[in-house]
Amino acid sequence: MKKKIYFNHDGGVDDLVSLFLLLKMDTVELTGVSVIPADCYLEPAMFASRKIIDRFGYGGLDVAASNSRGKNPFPKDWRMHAFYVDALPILNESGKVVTPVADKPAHLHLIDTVLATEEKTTLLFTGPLTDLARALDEAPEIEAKIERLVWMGGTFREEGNVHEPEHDGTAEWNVFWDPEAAARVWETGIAIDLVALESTNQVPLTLDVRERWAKERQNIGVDFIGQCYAMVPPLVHFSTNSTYYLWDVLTTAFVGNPDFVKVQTINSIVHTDGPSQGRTVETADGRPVNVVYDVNRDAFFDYMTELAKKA
Ligand code: AGV
Ligand code: CA
Repeated sequence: MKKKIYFNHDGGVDDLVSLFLLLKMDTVELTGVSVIPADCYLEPAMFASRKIIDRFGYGGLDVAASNSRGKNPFPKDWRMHAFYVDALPILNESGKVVTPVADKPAHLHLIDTVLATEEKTTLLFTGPLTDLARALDEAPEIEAKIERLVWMGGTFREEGNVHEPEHDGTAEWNVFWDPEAAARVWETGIAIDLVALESTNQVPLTLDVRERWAKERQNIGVDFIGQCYAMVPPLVHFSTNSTYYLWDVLTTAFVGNPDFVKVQTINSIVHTDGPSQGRTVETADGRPVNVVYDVNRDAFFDYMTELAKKA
């Protein structure tokens, strides 16, 4: 039996590569996809998602657009990435877009999909949690039908990846965009698996990885991921604010195959205000989350590249 997955993402390069990989996993059935305009602009991210499903996926899916807004906006340069993916020739060869736009906003689409699915749904979120928080406010009964939430978000180290005025640098961006939403989800009894910066820091985009994808580009799926990761800066000499990691792809791969990561349970809270807003902190009486803190880098890159080859 295939795992039922609902995927909410925010249109970054690694979000869109994640969508592609999910469509290639034989252990997974996507029941719904929605897009939140956090680390992207909505229109190109919607088009890119629908075209990826057309080109690499299966029928029966639609894509819902979120009308959620965050507290702390992502930098414009990063949000532009969805335009580049949407423009890739491989996604535009057919000259048409078949996968429809859902008739409801993302949070309501999530509710409908979870309630309409017979089995419990695993939620995969690779952007902020706003749509989930709103869905829980609107229809708390969905909680009983959620198997678990797998989220790319947070860090329990001192050093986050937010480098913005008025912030102390301790937060991860998906929490920072809407800290209240994360705090809302923390209040629930939903099991949470967190892919935090602890482990994504171990999977930077590096030149050797790019070279590997270039060598194997005669395969159409490997060429697609190579083209996508040509749009973002790799780690060369040292990590900068724009250095790209495989954040969301590691999270997605973890759903397909948890064998190459290590997980530990941490009790934590989410800071919602002040200079540390968006920080996740370990606290004895906080709520438990399962944190991926270590990854076998080579096994991960092999796994995702092999999945891509199924295209
Ligand atoms: O914090 C990581 C999250 C992931 O969901 N995103 C990118 C991934 O999709 C925000 C982000 C942090 N640093 C970035 C980001 C960067 N240098 N470029 C683009 N997005
Ligand atoms: Ca993302």
